[in-house]
Amino acid sequence: MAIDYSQLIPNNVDLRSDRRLQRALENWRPRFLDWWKGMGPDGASSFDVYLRTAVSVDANGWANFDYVKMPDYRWGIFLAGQDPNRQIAYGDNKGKPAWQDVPGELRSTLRRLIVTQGDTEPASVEQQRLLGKTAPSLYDLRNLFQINVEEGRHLWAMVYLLHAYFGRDGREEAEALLERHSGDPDKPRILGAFNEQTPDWLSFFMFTFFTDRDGKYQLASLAESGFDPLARSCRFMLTEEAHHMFVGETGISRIIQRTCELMKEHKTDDVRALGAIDLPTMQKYLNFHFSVSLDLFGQEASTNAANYYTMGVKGRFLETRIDDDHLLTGSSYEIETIEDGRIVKKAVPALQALNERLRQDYIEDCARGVLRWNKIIEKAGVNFEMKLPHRGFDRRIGAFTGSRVSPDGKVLSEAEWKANEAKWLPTDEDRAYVTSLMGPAVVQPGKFAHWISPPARGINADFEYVRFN
Ligand code: BYC
Repeated sequence: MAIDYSQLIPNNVDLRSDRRLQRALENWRPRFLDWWKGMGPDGASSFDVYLRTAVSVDANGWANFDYVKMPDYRWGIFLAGQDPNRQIAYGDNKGKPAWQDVPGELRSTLRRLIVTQGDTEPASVEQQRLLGKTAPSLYDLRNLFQINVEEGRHLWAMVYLLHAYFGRDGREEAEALLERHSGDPDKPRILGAFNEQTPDWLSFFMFTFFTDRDGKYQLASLAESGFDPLARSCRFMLTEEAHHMFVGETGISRIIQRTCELMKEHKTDDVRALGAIDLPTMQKYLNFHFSVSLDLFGQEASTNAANYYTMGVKGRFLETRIDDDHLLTGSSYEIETIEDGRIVKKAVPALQALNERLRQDYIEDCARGVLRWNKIIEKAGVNFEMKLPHRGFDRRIGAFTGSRVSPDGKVLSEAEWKANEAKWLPTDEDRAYVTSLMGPAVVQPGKFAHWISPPARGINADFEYVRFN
């Protein structure tokens, strides 16, 4: 179904045929807009931003680009096309038709997953709220705002499901999504990483590389859900998500590029004296963002994850392309854990290890990005290698919680950890230095802050991506 833009809430779910649902969502809308005004991009309501807006869910040409004031962005409800013959691909319900409604016994499980997913979207907008003030260019400012409006749309995607399929409980959950706030001591966001700060652009690019990539893997797993409206919502969200990770990967690439250029030009490692971000500091930020993002996958051995799979609620990454029985009842999977102060490999039932398996898919994807960053460093003739730390490094969730593990995977005493922590994780001084580089936003088209290179050729860096009014 085409997207209907004549409605207050653009949608391709034939919202006008369900007056009650339409009214409920129209009632939620002003609350969303109030939240956006209070918690969304600070001081940016009157800017004209060159934004992409979804106009179709087709693979070719799904978006339109034009100047939009962010509060006027057409946040809507878009589900990927329906396959009327779709079957559940795994678990006890394998081979049965995908559910078009919520099976009663799965109601609370599905609601919880949808709420958890939905909670991350406004959280990230809150975390990024102040970054516009220090944007390194108009190009970057526009990318930030693009990501922000799309995270807002992803909230809409989950709120639609809550309203349409979960009755009163769903409506209450939709309200609560606007009441919890990132970092709020009384009403925090649900998952750890979404209560951390994103105070500077190095953090922002690391966040969009590492934490948005968790989004990719979680959405891909939910895109395998037997609950078809959730699967279709997530499939369309994934098309938008790709740009967010692109922003992260290329943002870090451009900082590396600039740093390496300065190192070569001035024959020095001390680029801080030259107003750039040194590679060891970038490595520390990487360590931080990677480990908090690893926590987002949950426990290594999780009965929740086993139940989701067995019930057909949440699958594996690219489930239908995996060549096995899609039941996993007889198989095992090796996880790493700590026993007697040592890291050991241990086989656990494959069903329980699904969080870990997804985390492994994610780690491999992150590693490919790090390889591309290292190519830039190598090409510049600089002797430095970025590395992903060990999966046990600085974890707060799962088997490594409470243990001290070095980036290269050695279990440490508290004293050894303390002696090295400042080498591995950003210190207050590192953060203060990075913050000191974040000057007032660079607002002339084609100009870039000193510490970051312009984007690669092929992108029109001179374009007036944002017009201030
Ligand atoms: N922080 O059995 P476990 C995105 C809790 S990002 C706090 O392993 P499960 C985006 C857990 O809830 C993608 N608590 O749990 C990115 C459980 O609580 P209970 C977001 C945590 O359920 C950037 C307990 O620990 N989407 O889209 O298998 C910008 C036991 O754990 C954390 C989703 O996450 C944590 N990190 O796994 C914008 C998908 N981890 O039951 C957007 C939906 C675990 O003891 N969520 N816990 O009360 C899920 O699939 C699952 O809830 C999780 C957790 C994978 C997160």
